[in-house]
Amino acid sequence: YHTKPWTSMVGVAAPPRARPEKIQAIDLPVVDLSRRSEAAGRIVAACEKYGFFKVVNHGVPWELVASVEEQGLMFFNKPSADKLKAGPANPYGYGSKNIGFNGDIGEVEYLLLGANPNLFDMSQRAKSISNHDPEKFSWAMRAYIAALRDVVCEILELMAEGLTMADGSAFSRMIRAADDDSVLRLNYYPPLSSPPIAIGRDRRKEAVGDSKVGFGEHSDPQILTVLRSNDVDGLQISLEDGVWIPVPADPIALWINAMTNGRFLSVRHRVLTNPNKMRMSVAYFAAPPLHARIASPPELVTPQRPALYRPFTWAEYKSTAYSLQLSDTRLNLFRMA
Ligand code: GA4
Repeated sequence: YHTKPWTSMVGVAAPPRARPEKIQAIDLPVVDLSRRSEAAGRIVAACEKYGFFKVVNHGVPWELVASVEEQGLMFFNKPSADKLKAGPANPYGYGSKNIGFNGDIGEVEYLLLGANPNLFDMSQRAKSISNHDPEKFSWAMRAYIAALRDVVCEILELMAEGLTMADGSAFSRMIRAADDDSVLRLNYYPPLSSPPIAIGRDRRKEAVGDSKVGFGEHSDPQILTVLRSNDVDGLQISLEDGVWIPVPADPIALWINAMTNGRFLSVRHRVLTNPNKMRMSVAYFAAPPLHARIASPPELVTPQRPALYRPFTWAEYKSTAYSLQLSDTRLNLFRMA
């Protein structure tokens, strides 16, 4: 089958699908971070072909993962009147069903938290999130964020190595910056309690088989995302329009984008609710500082592969993303003339 790199994802939102959706199971790439000699090559290969891979032996202590899951569940299990006190998510806080600011809807509840301790006061925020032990909540989130940031930087450095970039920390520096714009997101997908019904003509809001769309199809705007979920399936990626590849639930997976001048894939993905079980996931979105200039690394711009996009700041790109709908493609607005 054919993969769809960022470069070919330009254009307006896809027209309504004419053929039925196909679900196709395949084995997705796995990168073992403890096998240093092969990790860089495997990451580059995975990013080129899938924009998505599973990481094992990542070194994030299980206790950290478990305490984030526990704290998340304690929050989502609260009565909704309580949860609403932590909202709305503008940009941080609790949200239910509404995604972004342009009318996207999904069967999901979420907590959006700033992941930069210099810019976001987790302790303060935790007071509206946890009524029994706010300090425990903020400790768990802060420790998890710190651990994930290390994993992200390690992967970004392996990526630079695999791309034979002269500046091996060009990517990771943006995430280690004092003013990085990274975000932590907890998603809660309730089990399906009523028979699936199409809630609109928009295909992104329709039920799919026994499931509903929890998080509609989109690609992530940040540099890299690390996603971890409980053991409930629901995530799917799409390399080809109308064909969905299920991603079996398991520890940690992540995906990539634009600084690579079209070489890597920022894969489209979505989440369906599970008919019987709740799914909870935690996503760490590693983002540069707002003023950071995003441009293809010089090694990736050659006469054969001229620059596809004009340089832009993360602030410019982010505000474009937030002015569009979830499923829209955004990078085409930055294409070279
Ligand atoms: C997708 C990835 C992250 O979850 C997110 C999302 C953001 C939001 O939920 O507010 C966006 C979405 C995400 C992409 C397009 C815009 C922005 C909703 C939306 C319609 C936090 C992000 O950074 O981009």
